[in-house]
Amino acid sequence: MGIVEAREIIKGAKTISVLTGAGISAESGIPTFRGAGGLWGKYRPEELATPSAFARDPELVWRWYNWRRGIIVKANPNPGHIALARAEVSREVIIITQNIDGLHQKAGSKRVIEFHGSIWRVRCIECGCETENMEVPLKKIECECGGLLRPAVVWFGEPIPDQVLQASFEAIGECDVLLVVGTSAVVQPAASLAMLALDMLKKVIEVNLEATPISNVVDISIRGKAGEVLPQIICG
Ligand code: BJW
Ligand code: ZN
Repeated sequence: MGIVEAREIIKGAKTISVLTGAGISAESGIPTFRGAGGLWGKYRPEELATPSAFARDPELVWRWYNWRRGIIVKANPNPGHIALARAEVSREVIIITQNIDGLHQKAGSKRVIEFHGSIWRVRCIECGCETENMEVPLKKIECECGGLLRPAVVWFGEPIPDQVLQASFEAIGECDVLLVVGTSAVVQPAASLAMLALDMLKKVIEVNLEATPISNVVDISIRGKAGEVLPQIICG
């Protein structure tokens, strides 16, 4: 299964970078996007996670995000998040998460790059001002300037902010090992970070319940639950 080899590689690493996806939060009760029970099963992504969907029906998009806020606000980090936070005690750990749920920070991880933004921030589509907002549900969707507030997340067709992309490239450049956990590795440019790490001759270890498009190219691919595998491969 690769557990023993993965543990050895991680033991010898000074800096670990970690790319996480929805799968790491599944055991905290947050639905994933794709696969059985995934969010895309019930909703069409192009109806909800695009700027044009928001322009067409902001109320519908906000209903979806308010529903997700309600789930996320009650969720707690699971042993997968906690193992990654504990790993910081004895080495450098940089987390690049595609998740917008804030659970890595809640687990205590200090260096977290929110690649697709955060569900707990809102941004005005007119004046661009961005603020933290923890209401469940959001009380009003208008900004003081009269513009509409949207979730400060990255939708399909939108670019990853430059500084986020730069910080992620640096995290790949700095690391000895990249862990890729609970992502279907189909959404770009996040998925290409794993390929970048391989190009830079970094060790890449994948942890996922299922095979993904990168399973055959990474150094070690472990099939299992993040909450069970991570505590076994990250010791001390
Ligand atoms: C477990 C587990 C357990 C379960 N333990 N594992 C054709 C080719 C290439 C690219 C494109 C293309 N056509 C269009 C594009 C671009 C597009 C894209 O990639 N599309 C693909 C789908 C084809 N990308 C974009 O549009 C991006 N922007 C962009 O390209 O900009 C270009 C540009 C440049 C300059 C100017 C303008 C534009 C933006 C992508 C944004 C994605 N946004 C979302 C929503 C975020 C906000 C929100 O949450 O509401 O991000 S979509 C959704 O997918 C979300 C996720 O972060 C992302 C990735 O999903 P993730 O995390 O991998 O989850 P799942 O559900 O897919 O997988 C879960 C995995 O966990 C599974 O593998 C399970 O097996 C596993 N698992 N339980 C371990 N317990
Ligand atoms: Zn405004």
